[in-house]
Amino acid sequence: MIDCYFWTTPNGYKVLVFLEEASIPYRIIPINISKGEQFDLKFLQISPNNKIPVVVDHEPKVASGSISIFESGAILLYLAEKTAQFIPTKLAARTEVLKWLFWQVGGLGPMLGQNQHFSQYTSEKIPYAIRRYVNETKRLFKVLNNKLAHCQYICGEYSIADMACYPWVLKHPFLELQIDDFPYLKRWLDELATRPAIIRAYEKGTAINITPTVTEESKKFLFGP
Ligand SMILES: N[C@@H](CCC(=O)N[C@@H](CS)C(=O)NCC(=O)O)C(=O)O
Repeated sequence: MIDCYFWTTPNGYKVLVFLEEASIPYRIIPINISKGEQFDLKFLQISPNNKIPVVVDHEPKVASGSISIFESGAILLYLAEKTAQFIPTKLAARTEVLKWLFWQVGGLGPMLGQNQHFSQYTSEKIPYAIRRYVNETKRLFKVLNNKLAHCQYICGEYSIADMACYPWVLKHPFLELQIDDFPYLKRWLDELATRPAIIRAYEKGTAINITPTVTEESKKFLFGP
């Protein structure tokens, strides 16, 4: 059994999408980051960086006991290796998936997060910061759009690279850009939105929470005092 410590944010959805795609038994343990539950001492033992998602595998293949994993990229890679799904075995194809997985966790996620932060969440509007992160988002969307001009999925076959990018690209209405300017990316987004596993993942998430994560009340937990 896999425990998935989850909240309804892009990084949380990446893992739900994988678990649904792979059809492995799991249960969701909600960690309401709007209420500061990510700072509970028990949670910090498995998530020292006080963030979701975290996965605890109670039946790891190699170790006795449980394995806990934080960082969504590490989780996707672990689950892909455990189940031998959604990552190629041949070195060149596998490396291609890892390149785009690292591109997502090191670039797409953080830059889009800063975009939302400065264009929506700060009371003080800082034009330079908004311009910087909106431009960076557009640049990253263009990179992915160019990649998808030549293939159906980011790395040819559907993989953890797609699962990592999808929940972030889905945030496009809040990122101060027009998705129609990125036609190949839009085609990919629309196609993934029809995948039964992705539909189930988002249904399960919305059954847990439909309220915005960032509110005036939650800012003190999410952005510090
Ligand atoms: N690099 C991390 C980022 C995780 C992350 O930023 N999680 C957010 C939700 S999307 C969170 O838990 N925030 C709570 C906080 O910052 O206190 C990953 O990819 O897992």
